Amino acid sequence: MKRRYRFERVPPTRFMGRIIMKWGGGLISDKTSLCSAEFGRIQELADCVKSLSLMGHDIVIVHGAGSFGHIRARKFRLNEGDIDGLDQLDAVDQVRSDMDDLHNLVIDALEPLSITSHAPRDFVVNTGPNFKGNIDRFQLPGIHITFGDVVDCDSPKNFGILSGDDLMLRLSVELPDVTHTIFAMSGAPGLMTTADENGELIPLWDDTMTYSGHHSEDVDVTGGIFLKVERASSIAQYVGQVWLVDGRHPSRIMEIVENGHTVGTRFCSTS
Ligand code: IP8
Repeated sequence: MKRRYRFERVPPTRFMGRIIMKWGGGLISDKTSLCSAEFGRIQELADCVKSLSLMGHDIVIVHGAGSFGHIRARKFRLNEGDIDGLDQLDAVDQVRSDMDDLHNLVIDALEPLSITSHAPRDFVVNTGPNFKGNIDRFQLPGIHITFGDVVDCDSPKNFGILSGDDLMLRLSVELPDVTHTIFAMSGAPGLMTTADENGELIPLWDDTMTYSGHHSEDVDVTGGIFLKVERASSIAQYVGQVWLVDGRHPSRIMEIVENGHTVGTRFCSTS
């Protein structure tokens, strides 16, 4: 009688929890040059998501805008909403189309994963953490992806900029089974004691502590590092593992999920 051996590895079917991840706009694009993507970094982050997905995690990726959003949004003051006497509607369309270009690059890098994409302009009204929009659509098992966007707002504002950091808060707090929320940024290993070269990494942070950061207000139309810290700190009251890491080293994301520690800043609950 012929004996049958099973050599192939059975893919994990056990659900390992949901990871919410932000890919900062400054990480996946060159913020100083209009619509210029950092292809290598996008691919490395996508490969990391593929590994996490193989391990059995559901994942929501939120990507920032970088030079595909902030430069033109700042020029046409889209974050301030509809301004009397200023022709902004072409810029609204252009920024949305530029964001689609960046989004498509991210989707291409994630192939062959099957992903579900959600453009905020299709389901969100208003900006900030209390935006109106049903996020149940992110509950289906698998990989979901969304991004900071130009969204419609109630009159008289009519439109505005929804930051990916506000999506991070709502997704992390409202979706079930979120085990990790990870902000992958560039420029520093995490939160630093000072913004200059003498700054030291703060490995564990809670909102009673100080830190130093730099926000390029002349470029960013959303809150930069300060908004991220505020949102991460709120999320840490609900989610066990909340981190800010240098996304130029995706292995650090893997270390968080596999070992529970890495080089980066972990946000602690204060309650
Ligand atoms: O980079 C901003 O999203 P963020 C979105 O996640 C636009 O804050 C279009 C500037």
